[in-house]
Amino acid sequence: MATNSGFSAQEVQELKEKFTTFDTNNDGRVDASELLELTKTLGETATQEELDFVLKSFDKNADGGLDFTEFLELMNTLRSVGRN
Ligand SMILES: [Ca+2]
Ligand SMILES: [Ca+2]
Repeated sequence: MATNSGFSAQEVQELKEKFTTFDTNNDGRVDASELLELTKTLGETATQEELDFVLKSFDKNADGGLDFTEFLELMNTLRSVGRN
């Protein structure tokens, strides 16, 4: 799988599995409530407002959820933040 995300093929594979896990209703998108569970698992504490902000920031096609491409962008951003 070719991406511009900065993740290795193996990382993309792992993230794909995570994405599938968090997409609990299997509609191909991680929506706000699914995102909340995701952040909990990552050990992050986020308010609903923060999640809404994140969702709006990364939901490039404005369909109300993060598809896998958008999800990768989010993970990439979280990773860079975590390294600071
Ligand atoms: Ca979903
Ligand atoms: Ca989207």
